[in-house]
Amino acid sequence: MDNNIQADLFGQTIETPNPIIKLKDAELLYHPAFFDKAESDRIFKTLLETIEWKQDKIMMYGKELPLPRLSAWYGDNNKPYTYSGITLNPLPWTDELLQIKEKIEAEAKVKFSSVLLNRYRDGQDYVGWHTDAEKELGKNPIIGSVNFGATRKFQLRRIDDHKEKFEVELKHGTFLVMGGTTQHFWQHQVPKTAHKIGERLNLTFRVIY
Ligand SMILES: O=C(O)CCC(=O)C(=O)O
Repeated sequence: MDNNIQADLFGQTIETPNPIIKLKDAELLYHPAFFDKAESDRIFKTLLETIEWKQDKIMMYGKELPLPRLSAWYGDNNKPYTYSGITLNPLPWTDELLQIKEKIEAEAKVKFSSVLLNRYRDGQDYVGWHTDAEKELGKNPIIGSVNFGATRKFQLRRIDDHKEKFEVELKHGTFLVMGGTTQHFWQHQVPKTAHKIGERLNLTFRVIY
């Protein structure tokens, strides 16, 4: 399959060969319809019902603030993970999560050991600019990102030049892999949107060392 990805480069529409997104100092693979509609609908519903969603709090400027989204952490035993100043101990894998994990592992040729789930309840939930560069993720973190529900923009910007940006719309059933030196050179975010949209679930599978 050639040239079947359309990605917006802030205004311009560009096409790249499937599944590679060409971005300097990054390794990005994008699978636009990795899960078909029926499978995506079923997984979306099951995850909404079975995951132990909660709203974590982070310390910022000496104040405890709720994160602007719900989240949950699942994975192999005894591998705690710290992000945004919160240390999380994973819950045991559910059958649904294991099935998703096996399917993406076969494609990405990586064994993931944990997953951070984010639930964006509406367009006001978001995640700000950051990298996934915690030391537990190793030198060149590999992140497998799976998406269900409402479409949201996923934006990247270079750490050393914020004007250099890239974005891709992550729709129901998509799978994006970030690897190589991506986390050393690029930050990412899912911004707020004023559009009336429904819920979105994002699962970032990770390898914790
Ligand atoms: O929701 C997304 O697509 C991104 C989530 C994210 O950046 C993260 O979990 O670190």
